[in-house]
Amino acid sequence: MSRSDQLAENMALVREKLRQARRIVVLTGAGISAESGVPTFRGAGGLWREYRATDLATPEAFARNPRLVWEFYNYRREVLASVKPNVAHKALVTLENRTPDFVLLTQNIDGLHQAAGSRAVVELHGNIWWVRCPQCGRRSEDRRVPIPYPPHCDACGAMVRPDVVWFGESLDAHVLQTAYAKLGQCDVMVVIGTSGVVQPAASMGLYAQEHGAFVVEVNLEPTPYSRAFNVSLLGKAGDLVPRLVQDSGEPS
Ligand code: BV8
Ligand code: ZN
Repeated sequence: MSRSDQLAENMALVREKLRQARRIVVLTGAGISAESGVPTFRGAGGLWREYRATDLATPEAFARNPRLVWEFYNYRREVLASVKPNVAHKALVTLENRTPDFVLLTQNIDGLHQAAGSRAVVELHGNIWWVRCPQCGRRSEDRRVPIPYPPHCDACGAMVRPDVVWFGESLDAHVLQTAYAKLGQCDVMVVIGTSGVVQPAASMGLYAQEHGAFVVEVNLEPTPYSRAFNVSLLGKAGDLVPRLVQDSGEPS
């Protein structure tokens, strides 16, 4: 069977699974925002200037050089301030509206799912438009582009940090509890635009599969989980996700 026939057959199978499902979990990564113009972590070698993003997104880097880390996040705010959700983000809103029990787990800190209209969004790694005070713990939304350096906490005056989860930091306990509760009881899970490298998000698909879910991957290239998942659909999220959600009447 040709690759395109195989893809068409797999698309029809997944569309039917999504139509029948009562409980759906979607997990997204940087790949779903790529077509909106947001650089992925693996794209461009994951570099910002001469730095690896994974080196700057750490508490150690912030302790060592908070001005540099804030420059890094201001650069990403500038990029994100000029982008819009794409058709893949919007298709997930349609899927949410027609599915009785739906949750969207995202590794992205860009807020594009909410901007597209998604409601049941769980941000595993935080949100770039929020800041948190390391001293008094106060969280607040701050959409200034750029944030003037050094940004201070309105409550205690300490310097605030981006309200995101850095490498080496644990995810929020309540966020993890919500995520695993949904992963442990979903009928279908769709994993979109993630390279499957960063834990614990990378193992969530296998967890759901071990608990009985039918797991589908949508990605531009194969990942370490492509063979383990039930179906791996290779292609652009902006092309495949809307076709997975469209009504059966429309041309596939
Ligand atoms: C934790 C917020 C407890 C900040 C992020 C050794 C072994 C295993 C694990 C570890 C280890 N050592 C340390 C760890 C733990 C570490 C980890 O996993 N490290 C990795 C690098 C090995 N994890 C942690 O530290 C986590 N905390 O585990 O706490 C603990 C603590 C200490 C020690 C042990 C345990 C916290 C992780 C969260 C970090 N914060 N973001 C910020 O963004 O600035 S992670 C960040 O990077 C993103 O949120 C995302 O999670 C990740 C990037 O991955 P992707 O989103 O998948 O993006 P990527 O570019 O990689 O891939 C894009 C994919 O899309 C590609 O496959 C591409 O083909 C595809 N694509 C591209 N275009 C399209 C497309 N697909 C479809 N359509 C397109 N158009
Ligand atoms: Zn404070």
